[in-house]
Amino acid sequence: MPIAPPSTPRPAPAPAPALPEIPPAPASPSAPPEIRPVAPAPVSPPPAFRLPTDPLFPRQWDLRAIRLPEAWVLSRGGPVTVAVLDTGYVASPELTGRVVNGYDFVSDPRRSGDGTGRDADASGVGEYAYHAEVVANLIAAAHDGRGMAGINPQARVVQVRVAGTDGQIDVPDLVDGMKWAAGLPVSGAPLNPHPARLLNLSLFADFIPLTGCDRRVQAAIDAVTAKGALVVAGAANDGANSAGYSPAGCRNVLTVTSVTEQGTRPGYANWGASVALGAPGGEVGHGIPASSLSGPGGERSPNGTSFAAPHATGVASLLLGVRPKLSPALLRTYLTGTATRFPGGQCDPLPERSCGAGTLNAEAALRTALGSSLGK
Ligand SMILES: [Ca+2]
Repeated sequence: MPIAPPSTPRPAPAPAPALPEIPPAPASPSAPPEIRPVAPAPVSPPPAFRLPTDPLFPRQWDLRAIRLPEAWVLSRGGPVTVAVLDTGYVASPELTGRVVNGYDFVSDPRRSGDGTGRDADASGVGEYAYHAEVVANLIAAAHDGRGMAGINPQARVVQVRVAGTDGQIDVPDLVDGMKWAAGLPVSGAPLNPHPARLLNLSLFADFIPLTGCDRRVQAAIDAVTAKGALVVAGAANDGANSAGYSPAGCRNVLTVTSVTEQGTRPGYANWGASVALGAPGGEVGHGIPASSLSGPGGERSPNGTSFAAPHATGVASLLLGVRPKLSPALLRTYLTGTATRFPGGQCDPLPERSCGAGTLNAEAALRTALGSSLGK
């Protein structure tokens, strides 16, 4: 459902209620001087939304669609650590001082583009390097009057490289990258000094059949969940049932598919019972605007479930900013339980092509978290 643009004028403040007349005090020699009631100063209602000044923000329809301007009135974010498992580190000026060049888990030197296997430099290489940069910027870009506005402008991002220069991902690299991101030990790599509470996986594992969750990926998801980290995954872009994909089809994953600005499923977006909710992923010609160093004019507007998932990750980080001890299960409950109903109750005319609980609603999720002391 389209959301009213933030330029909608606010209702005028209600006039102050008339004060009841106070009967005169009985006259007596010791009576204090008569006190006349003073009309209170008119009270302005709290602002209904907060609008960043970043020049790309007026085109960031995706943020309005999930009610972030309303959510930012409740919280402007917090220093929550988020891992982005993707194409690797880019020194985005939107994340200065808040992005970590984590670890490069790409084992195969033929696909790493840096001449070696695993190493401590997670720098992105090649034509897909922008992918991790855009995902991280969507989650955490600064509200600094430049470029775009991110969802949690105080979040810290650890870039973990799991995709080769070909954009593909091998299961052992993904599994070790997930464990490392959450702070679990991985043979051959030092412990992650910045363990993440949220793992954004805008990807699926390649080189395996798309017939269900890979048991190695499931084991890694279960381990990081037990460590207290929520795994958020994109549903993938094949217009197919996401149950066949890893991690989208795995248990303990918040699987996110794309919706359009109108809250419906674009044809590319995967669907089905393993999808938890929808978030803006855009369409060709109406993508998700984002800052990108390598993009023309320092920006690009890609579309896909890769760019839907970080909306849920970013909002989950807002929840952790106000309730730092929320479990992965409660984060999931808050994000799905407050989702905006799809138009007519479903994202697609075919009921089996379902998109989960509805469209992500940052304001409602944050209100629900703030309404309880759970996780405080
Ligand atoms: Ca910015």
